[in-house]
Amino acid sequence: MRTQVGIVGAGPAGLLLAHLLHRHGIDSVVLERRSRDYVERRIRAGVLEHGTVDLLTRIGLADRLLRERMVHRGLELLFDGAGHRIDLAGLAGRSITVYGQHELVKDLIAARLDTGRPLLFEAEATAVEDVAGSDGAAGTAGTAPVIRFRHEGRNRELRCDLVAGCDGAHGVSRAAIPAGAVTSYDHDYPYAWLGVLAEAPPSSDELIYAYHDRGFALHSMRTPAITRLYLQVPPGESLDGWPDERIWAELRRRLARTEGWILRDGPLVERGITALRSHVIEPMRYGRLFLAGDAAHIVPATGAKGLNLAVADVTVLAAAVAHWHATGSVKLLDAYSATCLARVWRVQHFSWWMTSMLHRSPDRDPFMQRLQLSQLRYLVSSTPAAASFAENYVGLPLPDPGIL
Ligand code: FAS
Ligand code: PHB
Repeated sequence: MRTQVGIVGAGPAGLLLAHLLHRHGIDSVVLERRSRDYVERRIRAGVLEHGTVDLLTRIGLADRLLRERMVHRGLELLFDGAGHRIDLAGLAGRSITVYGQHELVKDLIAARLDTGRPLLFEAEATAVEDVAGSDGAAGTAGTAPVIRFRHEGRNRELRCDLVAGCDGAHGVSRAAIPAGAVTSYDHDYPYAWLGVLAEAPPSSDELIYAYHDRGFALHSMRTPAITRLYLQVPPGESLDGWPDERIWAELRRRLARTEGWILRDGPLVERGITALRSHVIEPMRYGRLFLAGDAAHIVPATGAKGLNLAVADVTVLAAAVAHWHATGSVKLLDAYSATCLARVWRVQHFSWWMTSMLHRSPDRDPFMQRLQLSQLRYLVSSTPAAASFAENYVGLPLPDPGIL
């Protein structure tokens, strides 16, 4: 097979990139190792930044999203047994959207199939080769890269001008970069999240982030009938120790408040434990291989940024490829990594700061607890502090590449 851009991974990054390239008449092939059914059912993120929704609307991919989404103009911070609302729309002039990542992936897959361009499911990329341009790591000259993949029981290869590694935290594209050519920045947090999906109407109209002596808790949602809830648990915790009634009991404790509040419960239809970690590799490009989304960086979910950062990356990448395609200039391709990393580190800082403020450290250091409470009290009593929080939470404006 031959194409212009070989895209590994049909997550939000790969599928959105494919669509942005299609709008510029640029060929691509998307390879996804899982089945369509699997990726359309995989429960992950649920909060979309303002800029993400704005972009999807501008490129005509938001019809169902705009119909079915929940718009939140604020959120609540709960600590010391009392809730404090942060007026996101009032402070930052923008709101957030609650719409399941798997719903967005369904929309992006449908849009891809409508274009008639290739999207291969159960097509696992096994290797990415020849990505180093003949003019070195930063080059685009020389032999065309090849993606080796397995599909319908056969080993196949895809030759392309550029490779977009959108294969997430455990993909193969990263392995195509010689170890010495990148630097990895890592920070692991001494806690994880137990996440559940409950067939219960949300118990509040907005998200609740709870700081509690027993650990963090989050009340989120997907629809008026589905609640999404998270509990801080020790890293490496197993679900075996968490029967449903224990999960509900712990959620009630951590989300309790002095003036009384009912947490509505219901059957749990999905549960999982996710580690919290921060990870960035620099640069995000090696020759003709461009990494985007979780393939290049991971943020702890506390800031609800992972999906939105993947969208920001491919917005920059699509514009750079379109510019190269239209003019032959590699200027924007060469600027890709630096452009994305500026936003990546801003978002990493915000996600680390929010995670550190809201989670109880296992060593239960009383000094740190006092600092956390001081930070929370300042945040809900200082308009400038709340405005800074709101600006980062709703999402800084997407880099406007000018050619979408
Ligand atoms: P993705 O991981 O979404 O997509 C990569 C795709 O590549 C996958 O479909 C994978 O199957 C495919 N792939 C991998 N290797 C391949 C190969 N060799 N060949 C072909 N295909 C291959 N963010 C939040 O904001 N809130 C949350 O609650 C939240 N929960 C999360 C829970 C989990 C378990 C994880 C892992 C992430 C969660 N995130 C959450 C972050 C999440 O939203 C990611 O940031 C987002 O999925 C990133 O999108 P992509 O970069 O497209 O990667
Ligand atoms: C979610 O709904 O999955 C969600 C919401 C907010 C977060 C993280 C996850 O900070």
